[in-house]
Amino acid sequence: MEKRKILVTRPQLPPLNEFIPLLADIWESRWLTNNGKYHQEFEKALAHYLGVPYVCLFANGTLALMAALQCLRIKGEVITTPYSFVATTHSLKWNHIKPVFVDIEPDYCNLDPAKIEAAISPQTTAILPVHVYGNPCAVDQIQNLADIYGLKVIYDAAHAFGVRKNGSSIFNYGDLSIVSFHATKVFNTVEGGAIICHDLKTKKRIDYLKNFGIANETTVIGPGINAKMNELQAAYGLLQLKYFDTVIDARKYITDKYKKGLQSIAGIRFLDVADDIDYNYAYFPVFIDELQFGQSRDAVFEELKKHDIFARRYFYPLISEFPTYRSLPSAKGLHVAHEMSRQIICLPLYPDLPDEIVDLIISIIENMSEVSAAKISVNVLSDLNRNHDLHKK
Ligand code: T4K
Repeated sequence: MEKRKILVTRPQLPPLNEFIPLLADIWESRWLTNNGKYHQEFEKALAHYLGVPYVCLFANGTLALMAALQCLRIKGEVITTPYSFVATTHSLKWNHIKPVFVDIEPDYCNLDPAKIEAAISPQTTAILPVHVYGNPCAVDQIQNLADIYGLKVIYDAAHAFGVRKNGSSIFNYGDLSIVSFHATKVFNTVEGGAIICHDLKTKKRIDYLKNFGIANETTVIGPGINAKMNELQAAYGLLQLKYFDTVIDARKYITDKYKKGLQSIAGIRFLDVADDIDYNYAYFPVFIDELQFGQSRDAVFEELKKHDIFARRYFYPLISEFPTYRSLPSAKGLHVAHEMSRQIICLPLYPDLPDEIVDLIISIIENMSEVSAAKISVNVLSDLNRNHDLHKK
């Protein structure tokens, strides 16, 4: 049998035997999409599980982002982060909005609240921060700035499903939050996503927007798009929700194991979970300081590949380095983002990742660090000998 490659993630699926009766029901009903019964049930179940007022399901997170910007009629310039997946900035571009990049802070790689104010111009209408890896942004500071300058805040919370701050969903912050249910996410509906909003009026507007702008049989309120989730995905999502708590427990177990194994290696840093946060263990990002570790992040990436382990460099390159964005004035500088992007490697993390693979990954990194330490001591020794010889002369 061919040896299985270890990828950065492996989607969690609900038990097939539980999905089949739901499929049979959908087959029988011939109701496949357009706000069917599973769609309605899934929206309610998500709102209840997450503790949020309203959920609007979407076909994917990118369309949810694009619709969120349309919903709030965002125009002009929007402040955002270069350290994210391209969809964040692309959603602005598709809405003819100019992205203005602001650097990130090094603790969680989120937008640095201390650097936002200097980027606000008369054209700024909103802030689009990302809760990178599911770690919440400085939500209070961001809201404070938004209130002072009259800006909207839309959180790209693609990674943050299930994350809570002081016991409340992180989706309750800002004007809107969007989340992704893509196959690679901590909670998946194959493809999918949602906008979380705070009032029924906004929910109605979003629901029109994702269904061509149709309000009723004879009224189209504006140029909406088709961004609906279908019944198969909604039914699948309902099952996923049943198992989500066990998924989090399994992810936490692996994260703790990685941390224990890697914590004493010089030049390896991982992100701490803040005290007021219930985390979702969406990714296991590790930052490799080349000077201290003795080898580069890319050396670790390549070494893991030799063992059929495919980590990912989320987020390298920065969005601001792509051709579409690199000529923007705000693409210059961004020193922290560049440094983090140079150091980052996300190690494989998914619920059924075997213990022995985690041990193998730890030992590969450990060995690399020992090899570099040995090289350093050989160099130090030869330097000492050389100095000694010079003195003798
Ligand atoms: N905002 C942020 C901050 C985001 O991170 C994302 C998506 C979005 C917005 C947009 O949300 P969506 O429109 O996608 O709902 C992946 C995902 O495709 C993307 O959803 C995600 N962010 C991004 C961070 O990661 P790639 O290009 O790395 O995907 P890919 O195909 O290389 O897959 C990653 C790994 O997962 C591979 O090792 C293979 C494995 N995999 C993948 C799929 C699709 C599987 O094992 N099974 C699968 O079915 O972007």
